Amino acid sequence: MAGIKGPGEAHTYDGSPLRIAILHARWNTPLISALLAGVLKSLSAAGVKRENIAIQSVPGSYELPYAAQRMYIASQTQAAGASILGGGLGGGKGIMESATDLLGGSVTDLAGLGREVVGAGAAPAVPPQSTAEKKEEKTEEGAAKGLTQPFDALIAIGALIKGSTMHFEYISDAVSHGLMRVQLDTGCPVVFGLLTLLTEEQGRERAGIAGERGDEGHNHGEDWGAAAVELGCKRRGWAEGRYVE
Ligand code: DLZ
Repeated sequence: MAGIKGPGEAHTYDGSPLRIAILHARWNTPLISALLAGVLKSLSAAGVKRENIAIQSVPGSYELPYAAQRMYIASQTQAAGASILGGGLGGGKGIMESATDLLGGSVTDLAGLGREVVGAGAAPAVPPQSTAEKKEEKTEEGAAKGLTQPFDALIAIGALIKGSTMHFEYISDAVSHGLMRVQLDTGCPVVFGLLTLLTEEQGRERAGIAGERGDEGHNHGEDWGAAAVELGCKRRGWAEGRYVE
């Protein structure tokens, strides 16, 4: 008999207008790589554009709340800069084009960071981009458009594995409370992508890489990507006094 646990019936949301940040720890990289791939898979399935996804890594899970808060503020700064350049400087074509180039470069850098780090010592979660793809990303109109709005949602990914001291309990507690605080303080949803594990095997099962062939279990990253899209869409609705279901 099937169990009752799980996120319930999947709803469909259009992620194409959304801008999303993914922050991930580098500790326990094989788990993180798989979870990040799961997140990217579900964001892509919901229509979120690759150029509207920023990826940033931090050393460990303890750094996630601070990084989430700073990343959100960075996206507000980018959006404010884009709106000043777009509306306040007379709209000269030359100015607009330089602004687009400048800001587009910043998104590419953030995304590249995640690719490099997660790829080290493990199968790359994100395939490396060709030069042509990179150029397209930089010049595409969508890349500049994405930066005109702050992130609609953030996803914080980490994997804590219990050791023989109280370290695990302190970090789990601090990160859980920290991420909750960031979302309530900023008003931007922060998806809780933190696995708090008693064993490595529990982690492999929750990253979908358990078993002899490494393809068993359920990748929770897919659920986290879907949660970010749903909350991003609902948040936009709430901001306009609508309830998106
Ligand atoms: C130090 C540490 C330990 C022992 N274990 C983990 C872990 O299982 N998962 C994780 O994400 N991070 C771990 N860290 C690193 C801390 O989160 C943090 O990066 C350091 O204490 C520096 O602040």
